[in-house]
Amino acid sequence: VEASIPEPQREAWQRNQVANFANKDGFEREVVRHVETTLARSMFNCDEVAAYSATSLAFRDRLITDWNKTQQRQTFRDTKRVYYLSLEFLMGRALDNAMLNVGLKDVAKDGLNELGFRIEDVIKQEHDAALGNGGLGRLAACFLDSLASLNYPAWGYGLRYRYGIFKQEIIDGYQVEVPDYWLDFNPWEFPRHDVNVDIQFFGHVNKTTNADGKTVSVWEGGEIVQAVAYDVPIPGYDTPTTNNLRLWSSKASGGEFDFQKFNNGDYESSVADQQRAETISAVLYPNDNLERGKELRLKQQYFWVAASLYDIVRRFKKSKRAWREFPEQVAIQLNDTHPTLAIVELQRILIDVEGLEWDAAWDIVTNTFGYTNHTVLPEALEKWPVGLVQHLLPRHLQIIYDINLYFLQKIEKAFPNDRDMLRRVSIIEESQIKMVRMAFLAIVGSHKVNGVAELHSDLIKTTIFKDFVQIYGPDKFTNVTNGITPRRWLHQANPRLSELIASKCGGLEFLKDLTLLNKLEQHIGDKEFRREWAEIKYANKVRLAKHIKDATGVTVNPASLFDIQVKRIHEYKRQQLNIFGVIHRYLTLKAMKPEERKKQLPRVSIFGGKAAPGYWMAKQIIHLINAVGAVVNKDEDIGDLLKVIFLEDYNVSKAEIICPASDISEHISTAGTEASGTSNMKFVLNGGLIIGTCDGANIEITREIGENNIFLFGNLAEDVEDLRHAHTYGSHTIDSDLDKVFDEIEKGTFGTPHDFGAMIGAVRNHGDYYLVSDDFHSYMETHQLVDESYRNQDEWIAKCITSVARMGFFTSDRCINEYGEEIWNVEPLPVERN
Ligand code: 8GP
Repeated sequence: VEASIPEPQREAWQRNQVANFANKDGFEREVVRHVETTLARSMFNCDEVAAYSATSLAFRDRLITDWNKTQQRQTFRDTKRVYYLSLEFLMGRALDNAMLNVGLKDVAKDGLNELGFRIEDVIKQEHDAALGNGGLGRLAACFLDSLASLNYPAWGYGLRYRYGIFKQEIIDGYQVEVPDYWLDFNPWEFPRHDVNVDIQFFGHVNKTTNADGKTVSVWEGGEIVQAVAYDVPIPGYDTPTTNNLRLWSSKASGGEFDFQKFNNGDYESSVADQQRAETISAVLYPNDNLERGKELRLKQQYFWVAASLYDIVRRFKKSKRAWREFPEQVAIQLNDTHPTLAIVELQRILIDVEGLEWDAAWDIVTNTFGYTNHTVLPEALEKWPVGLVQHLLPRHLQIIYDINLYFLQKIEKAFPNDRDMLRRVSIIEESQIKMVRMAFLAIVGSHKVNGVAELHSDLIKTTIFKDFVQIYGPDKFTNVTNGITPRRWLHQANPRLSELIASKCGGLEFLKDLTLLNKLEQHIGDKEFRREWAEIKYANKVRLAKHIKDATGVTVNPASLFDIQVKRIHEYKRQQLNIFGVIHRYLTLKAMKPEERKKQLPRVSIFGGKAAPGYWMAKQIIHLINAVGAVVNKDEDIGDLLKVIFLEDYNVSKAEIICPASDISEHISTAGTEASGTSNMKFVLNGGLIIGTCDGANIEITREIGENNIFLFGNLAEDVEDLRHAHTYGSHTIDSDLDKVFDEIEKGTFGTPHDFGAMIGAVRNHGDYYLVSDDFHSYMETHQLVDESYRNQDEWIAKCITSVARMGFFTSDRCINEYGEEIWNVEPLPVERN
């Protein structure tokens, strides 16, 4: 039922419009009001947490009035909307970002100061919203920032996990996982108890004949779980556009309890039902680049997809347009294969509920969806057992079979002599346990498929999706190289550098048009500018050094070269290569005479990242890093020349401290394995150089900033297959320096050698799948070059400035415009600030 106010009474509403605060006094009034009324506290009982809460509420109120207007404007103009479906949104903290995006951080700073608080301390009270694992989830968050900043009519849809990614503790050098209960107080979400959808699971399908004599399928029985919407406002930078991120939370359908059971005295089982329903959105699966076919995960996927599609279809139906106009009004982007069931669900709604013919419906479906692939790693490609899908979603399995049947019929016609093709591309894998191949379903049900960096997009076309390029032609496949939002990753994380850049690039405009950074190149010769640049880097290193001291107790010298690798721990990302290199450096230093040692460049090797709780080898890598740190950091021969740090619980807010403080950062995946990487972009944008392989976006970064400004090493993607083959079938000799490193570990220098046997064995005896030994020499040589290069600080700084000046391409704004033009066919809806 529509509930709008009749025309004659609207004047009273307009007269009483909520006024947004715009200055210090207004801000202070709002804070005090929230402390007193919303939080029911007073100035005699107001700590930093309360100050944070009240400040957030003051800003949330502001955002929500903009949010309302944005939604009204978009509905009124009835333009095409984008829906970004992602099982992960790694948002980090919201307050600082909101203050900067609406341009009132200074106001808040002064206001908080007058009220007795330091803004930095207040910001720190916020718990990260950590609803993601790593790159894929953070990309979704950067995209939301860009969509709003560029005024696109866009919504994100995700799950409101009660527990985000676990908190990592390091105990005796080992990772220990602790649950992250983050919802205690979250001022950034609006529960919408009136926006809820019943989601069906299990049951069976009946065929009946409808009034027109047509056979229709009816999905009956099973159980119902309710999806409740929680909305999170997403403010654009320097624009009133405030978009919506809608997160679904699960609860038992029909209220708190099953009253029937309750009345029958079966209290316990009625509570159990409720808990079972709530389990669906309880926890984020902590795997990055790995799929483990758990039933609850599939339940999560369908729950979220069905609720989102119900919502999208409901909104479309309000416009009273014909169904064929659906793809002109709606673009849905699938962030990896996790939301692939949306394709099946939309087809189901159109044929079973709305009564469209199959072909007409399928046309609508395929024109609506786009699919982004984020990995070529086989262990990460989603497949679900047919039996499980049948059990959980019986009607959907039928539709999947039909989609596959029509698809294979076309293939048979087009490739009559290629029987094996049918087997290869079938959505159903005919293995011992039959599987639904989600990536293939996503390709068949979408009009565009994209990879996330040039090399990656080429690789998917020549490897995992090769047959589909033959089938559909190359135009269905495209590339959108990833990007990052410069608002959070420069302006917020590194305010002093942002300010210095602004002073040379004509103000803060560069945050909206990152190509303006190129103006920096004119100033490279300016000595004073270079001095300020270096000074800011040093200050950021001091800030990180302080964090290291607080977190680990180890003192590091900020004048050392800071060498950083932070990302999820994974064998393909090769933190093991890094730590083996560190050991080699340590052994080299130890072997030197004291006079020679004194000439060496001091270095701090910093690691951070979580291992999936079930990924044993990744956990061993963390253990080795800590074991090496424990020995090296207290070795008096070495002192400041080498420190090895593992920073616990790497997350978005820590990344904001870490990225601005690097001299060199490591992006050293085996060539062809890292789809893009995005921390490489964050580090360079913050004036650090990188050492890396020719992989993912490193290649495009090199093209943009110039090969003199990056330290590349290692084998190329095109050689990987042959090398692996040679390891297995030829003789496999290990690099001699690496062998010495292994010997040292086996001597027990870093604790019980047995603990690291598997890591060494993987290289020595099990084919060295990730090419650690093949790349070791080149890696160490390149680190030598880094050291030499760093000694010439003047040149080093010039390289850093040149690199930043040429990073304009890597803004997520560019990505969103590319998606908008080439995949979604949507346009921004610009607004004037009132
Ligand atoms: C990641 C890629 O590993 C990373 O290179 C890229 O920058 C990021 O996505 C954003 O595009 N991929 C995944 O996290 C991933 O594929 N995860 C699950 C789907 C398996």
